[in-house]
Amino acid sequence: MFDKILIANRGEIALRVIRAAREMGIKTVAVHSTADSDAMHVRMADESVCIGPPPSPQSYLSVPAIISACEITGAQAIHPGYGFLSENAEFVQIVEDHGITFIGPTAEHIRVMGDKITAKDTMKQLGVPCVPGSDGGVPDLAAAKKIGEEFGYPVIIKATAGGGGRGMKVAMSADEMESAFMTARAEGKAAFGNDEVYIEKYLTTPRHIEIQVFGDGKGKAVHLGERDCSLQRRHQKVFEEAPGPCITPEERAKIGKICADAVAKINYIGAGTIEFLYENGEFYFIEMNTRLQVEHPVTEGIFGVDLVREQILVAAGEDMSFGQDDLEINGHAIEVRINAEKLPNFSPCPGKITAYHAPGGLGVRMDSALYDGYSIPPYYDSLIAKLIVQGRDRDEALARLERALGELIVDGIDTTVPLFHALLQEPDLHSGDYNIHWLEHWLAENMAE
Ligand code: MV4
Repeated sequence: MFDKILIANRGEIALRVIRAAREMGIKTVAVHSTADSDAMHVRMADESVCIGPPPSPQSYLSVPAIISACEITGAQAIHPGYGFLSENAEFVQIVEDHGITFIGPTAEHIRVMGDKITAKDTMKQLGVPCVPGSDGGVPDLAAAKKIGEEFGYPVIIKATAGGGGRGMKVAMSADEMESAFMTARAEGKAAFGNDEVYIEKYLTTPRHIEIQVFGDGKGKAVHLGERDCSLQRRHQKVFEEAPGPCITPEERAKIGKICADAVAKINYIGAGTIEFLYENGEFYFIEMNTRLQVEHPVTEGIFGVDLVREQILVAAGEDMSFGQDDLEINGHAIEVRINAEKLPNFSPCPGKITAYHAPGGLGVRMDSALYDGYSIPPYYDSLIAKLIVQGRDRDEALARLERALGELIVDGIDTTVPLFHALLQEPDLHSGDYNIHWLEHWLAENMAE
């Protein structure tokens, strides 16, 4: 096992990794920008190294600075958290070339899943159900129109290098194809330097259901059920829950086994998420994320496992601590993402926290790097806390969420907390009857400026 690991991240996820490492008796190295000298992850780690000025490209994304910090401190492995360098195959390659272990999948797995056409192709070969559409890339407008006729409108044109909603255009009918195709291409080129696109049948009212998988890199893999992350705003998740309110145990077992078998077959190592659209009882693969996700705590809650601990175990060449048969769902967990943002526009709202009190009690987990007197810097993501609640069932979890939100105090800045108080008044939220468009519609009706 490692003696010391470096965490190439900040905020709550850096704390999350430090906590797992500490329980395993592993020393931790925090890296930070000059804007984060007073950050909680720096205080909580055993050691810290300043790696550059505030802008991420010169600090949290600076590969030479991070490798140097590893060499100076003698850290044997790097945990990337999420975002930043977590899905950067070149980074992983450089880390390994320096004799340092990357706590995560291989550069090759990251590369394959980072290109959406290759990812879909791979998953299709592995028996994972995909959205009907073009077989690989679509070279020109004529080919695009042919696909539109073949599968029927509406269709969606997606940049292969895209993801998170960028480089994506819907064509409702043949006459919209030219503009949608050209725009998706241009966006792919501009944002990712890659103009290759593919086309799928557009599903109009799906839910976003993602399956958590975990592999040991030696041909063994398990699934940890699904999370429903349909409540999103501009492709940013807002509210996530596990299990999915509309997924039956039979559906879970079936799609879970398909996913676990698929990643076992490619010797996948570590945590991964296979994203699906779910409509009319069918799952359709869209993307795979080769990282620990922001919303992993809801899965940890209902299965009672520490996913970061398992990531570190398998990265060190050890076995996972559990198998598929050890996994059983216990209750229902919900996470809400609390952002330093001002409603109704969700405009970033950095600043000094003048009072802070975290909720507690049975079934409440607060993952946050906030403290009283902390100044949220303006340079990074606006996520300041994840409130995760768990109950014996969904209703109990929702009641607990409302209770915990009531205990929370974050003064001095605006946050998205009022959004959750308002959402908890909605019958659709209590019935679980929502899809990927529900929140945008609700916001348009309830948060008009
Ligand atoms: C789709 C889709 C409908 N049909 N693909 C959005 C981000 C990217 N991960 C995939 N996305 C979508 N792909 C087909 N064939 C609708 C979306 C989509 C979406 C998906 C998940 C969660 C929120 C969403 C919001 C708008 C569109």
